Amino acid sequence: VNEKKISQSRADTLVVIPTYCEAANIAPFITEVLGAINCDILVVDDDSPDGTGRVVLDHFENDPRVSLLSRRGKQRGLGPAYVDGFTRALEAGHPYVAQMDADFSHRPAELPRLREAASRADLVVGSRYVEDGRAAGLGKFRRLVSQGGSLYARAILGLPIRDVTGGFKCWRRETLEVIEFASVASTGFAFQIEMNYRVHKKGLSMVEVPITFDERRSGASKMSTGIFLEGLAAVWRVRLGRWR
Ligand SMILES: Nc1nc2c(ncn2[C@@H]2O[C@H](COP(=O)(O)OP(=O)(O)O)[C@@H](O)[C@H]2O)c(=O)[nH]1
Ligand SMILES: [Mg+2]
Repeated sequence: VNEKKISQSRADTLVVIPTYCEAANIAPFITEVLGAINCDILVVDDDSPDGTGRVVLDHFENDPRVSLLSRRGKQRGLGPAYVDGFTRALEAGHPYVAQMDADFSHRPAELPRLREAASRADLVVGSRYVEDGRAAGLGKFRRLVSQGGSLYARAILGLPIRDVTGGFKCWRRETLEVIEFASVASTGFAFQIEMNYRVHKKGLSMVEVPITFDERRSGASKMSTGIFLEGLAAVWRVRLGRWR
């Protein structure tokens, strides 16, 4: 898979979409995002064996709004993928950088609301656990883990938000510029917790916007026991670390 160079910033918003084995979701998902908001898109793929990167090129190679960052031969993981994606996002110059999952759990139709809120907050967090937010796509167990995890991390880290692990967000570029995200070490969903903590510690403002989290449309979750345990441990590592 050839890497397509990121286009010079056209829209004011770049949507970063991490993918690992999302071949069946990614093309319709990108189409839906492009239809929902005026934006550019950066897919950050970890050389998915199911050919996700190939699908992106096949469908969007000639669309200047869509770029692919193919992380070949690098250590897999959501965190490192985001670090590379956000680095590229800042280089591309967009004033707003959104992030969302490729599996249709996050609704493209809700993106404009997040982007809108980013004009009055340093970070906008799409939230399942505020009034009008929904976690319909989480099974009973996943919901317990997710909601319990949010309470746990919120209590230990003093975060002012209720959904600390979600991956549907909109950043102001200035926020990404000051939190030194390249040193964020978590590889799984703990990456989201760690990013939120840094924003909070910098004294920057975070607002939660209610979202509905749907079931993934196709393929399988990459959530694992290892990623879950990393999340539990990361909360303490972050709490006791340099970013106190
Ligand atoms: N680049 C990259 N993306 C990943 C990795 N793990 C998960 N993702 C993507 O991150 C998003 C959320 O992952 P998912 O497996 O749906 O987690 P869940 O929603 O918590 O079950 C999806 O778009 C995945 O394809 C990874 O190691 N590398
Ligand atoms: Mg998912």
